[in-house]
Amino acid sequence: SILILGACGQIGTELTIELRNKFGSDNIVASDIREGSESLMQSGPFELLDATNYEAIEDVVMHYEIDEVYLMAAMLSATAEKFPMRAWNLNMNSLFNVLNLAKEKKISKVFWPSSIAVFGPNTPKENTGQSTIMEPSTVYGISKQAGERWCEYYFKKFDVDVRSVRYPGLISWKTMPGGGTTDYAVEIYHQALEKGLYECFLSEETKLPMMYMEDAIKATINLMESPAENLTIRSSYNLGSMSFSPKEITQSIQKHIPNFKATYVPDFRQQIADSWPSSVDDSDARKDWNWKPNFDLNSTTAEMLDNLKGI
Ligand code: VAH
Repeated sequence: SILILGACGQIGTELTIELRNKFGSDNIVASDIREGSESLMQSGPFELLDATNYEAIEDVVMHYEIDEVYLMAAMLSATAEKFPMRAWNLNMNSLFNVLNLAKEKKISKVFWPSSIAVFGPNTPKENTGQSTIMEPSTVYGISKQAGERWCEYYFKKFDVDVRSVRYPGLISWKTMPGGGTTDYAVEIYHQALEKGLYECFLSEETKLPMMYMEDAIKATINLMESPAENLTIRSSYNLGSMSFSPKEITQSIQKHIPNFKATYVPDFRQQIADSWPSSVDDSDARKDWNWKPNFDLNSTTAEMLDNLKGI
């Protein structure tokens, strides 16, 4: 069965629901440092678990006979700038715990998320390559770059089957994101419906790679179900679908809510966003495991507004 660490987070919540639909609730153990939404807690086994505590994870793995772990617990880019050592500790020690469980053959497969945050200010910004200059300038990006190196090391040295994608900014309606620089792209839909006005913390022309959550979950499960021999990347796959700026997402919302107005007041997160690519080259993911996104900006906006209206 499968254990999800960080199951109550923005990705973890939807990953848990999708995996439970696919494999049956009893085979998917959700865990987090705190309890999650009503629907998540009611839909299958849950354990309160600190992802930095090796023994606690090992107990859960043995008790439920876990063979795959999705490590979705992390501190994201904006919050990590406020608490660098706590971010490094959580992001790295949780990864070592899961990689070491796999090295000890207590689990057989690991998913670990990386991010476009591994790229830095001197990385080529357009159509950023799978293997290129990367000097991340954020604590979060440094932890993701180091994490990728460790994943590849454990794969080569100990034959650990760890798989990873560099997520772009993710847009979802089921769970609010926590502490990311791309969170504006979720908040803007809520504010458009609630107030018809949104003050964006990034400048209007800040173009970033983004993805609708449904595509991100599909990519994650596709990668985990691919035959190991097809995978040529064991650090982390670039993963792309669309790129847009705050101005462009505003215009897409105005097609549905004509009077919606956004203002742009950049804060400390502008510098983080400026260090990231505008778009990525994900041809390796398309070649190795047939990656193909379904959602673009218009269909994402339609989905988000329809579902948020319903809440
Ligand atoms: C963040 N949503 O903003 C995350 C993600 C690429 C962005 O890593 O930190």
